[in-house]
Amino acid sequence: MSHEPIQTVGQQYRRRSWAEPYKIKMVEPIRMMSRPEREAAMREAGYNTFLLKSEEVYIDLLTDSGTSAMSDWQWAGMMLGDEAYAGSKNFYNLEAAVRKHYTHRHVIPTHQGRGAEHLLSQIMIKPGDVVPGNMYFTTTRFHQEHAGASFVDVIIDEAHDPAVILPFKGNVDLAKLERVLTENPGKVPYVCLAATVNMAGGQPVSMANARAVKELCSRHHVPVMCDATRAVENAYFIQQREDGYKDKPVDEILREFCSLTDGATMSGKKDPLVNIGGWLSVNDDKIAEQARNLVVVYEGLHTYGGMAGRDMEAMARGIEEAVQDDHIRARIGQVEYLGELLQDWGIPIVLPVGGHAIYLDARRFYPEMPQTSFPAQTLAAELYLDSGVRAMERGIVSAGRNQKTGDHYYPKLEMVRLTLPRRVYTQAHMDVVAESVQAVYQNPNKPAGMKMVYEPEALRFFQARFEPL
Ligand code: PLI
Repeated sequence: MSHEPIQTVGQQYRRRSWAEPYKIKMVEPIRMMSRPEREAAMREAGYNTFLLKSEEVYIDLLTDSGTSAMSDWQWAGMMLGDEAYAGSKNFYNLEAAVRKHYTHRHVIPTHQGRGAEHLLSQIMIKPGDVVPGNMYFTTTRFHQEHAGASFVDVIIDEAHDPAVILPFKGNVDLAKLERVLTENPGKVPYVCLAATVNMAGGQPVSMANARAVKELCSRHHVPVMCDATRAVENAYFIQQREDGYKDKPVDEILREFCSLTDGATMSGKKDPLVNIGGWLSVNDDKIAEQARNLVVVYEGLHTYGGMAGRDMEAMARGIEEAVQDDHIRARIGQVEYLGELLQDWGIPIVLPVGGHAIYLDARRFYPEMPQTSFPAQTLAAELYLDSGVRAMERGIVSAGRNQKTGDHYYPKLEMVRLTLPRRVYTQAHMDVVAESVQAVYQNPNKPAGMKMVYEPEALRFFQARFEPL
């Protein structure tokens, strides 16, 4: 993987590399199709990488969600699934793991993160409310708006500039947040604090910023709800970048961070190393009671929330593995390895490199292309055509439309995300990906862009269809 700078020892060059803290016990074959086959597949998929069949993909960097490889200890846990309808022992193991590492007292399991967002939004939001957050996430904002709230972005301005290098580019702008709290008394049900910030490029929030957000919100009697989906990755960045944390283990940093929040929505499909699952965790007894009432309607009983017992066991064990320092260092180390290759070759990416993905700056791949011709959608298609690597659009298509005016949201960031599944691909896969990105970047025949020929009403990026201009 990555290595320390080369040292000269006498006449010899020596380097000391480090490698993933695991070895591979089972493999899943993949194959690359020919260019004409990929062209046919892309046409069939409406130039939307979400609509490709997985078998048509060579290296799948669509998402890190639900795509992790589980360990032998997790698979062993699957065999210990207690599939009782009520009170499965695996739920209590999950509850104990969440309480231990994420600190909140009440744990309501859900089938995945958006299930928890749905419950939280329905319980806490009244029509006309305002929910501030450090940049939006697609499903999170959808559920907030669906419950009648408006989302207000309170992330620091620098987060919208792909070239600005800051250690904590996911931080909340406290002045922006204070303005929203002061101007909307009684109308802010909670502040949504995402750690890390996916749509900003996987950028972290500092402990100092989380503490300041908590203090500000406490003065206004507003709770802080964390999107803890990648909070372990956030804790690793705090360890690496924030004064006073370099000797603290990641699990301790995670606990300190979560203790500055009043609850969390969680997609277990990311940090916790499982293929399905999530939870809502809160400290407040009343909110917990309402969540237990609602979860039975939408997800399942409050001791399984849409998961099988075996899934809950795998997630309880996945949490324990996710907070290990050597795991998280290798996980983010792989992202950094890919990022360093691309930077060395002058490819425009979002800096600094975030926790779960490399974000290509599509505007700088295609500087002439207007945003309404979907540069990032086009770039994701080009990458697939070049090498069978599947990436994801994170630009104007993902941003969707303003539900009131019907116009597109025009995000400053127009990006393609190369998202790394946890414990799945090797350094050689990363080399293949980097070389394909370089080939697309240097291709002198620039595409003209796309037009959208089918647009679904909600979360359009999943199922929209396009044609090349
Ligand atoms: O996909 P879910 O429903 O388990 O989780 C929704 C969700 C919530 N918050 C954040 C920060 C996410 O990244 C997230 C899901 N992310 C996906 C699917 C992704 O590809 O990034």
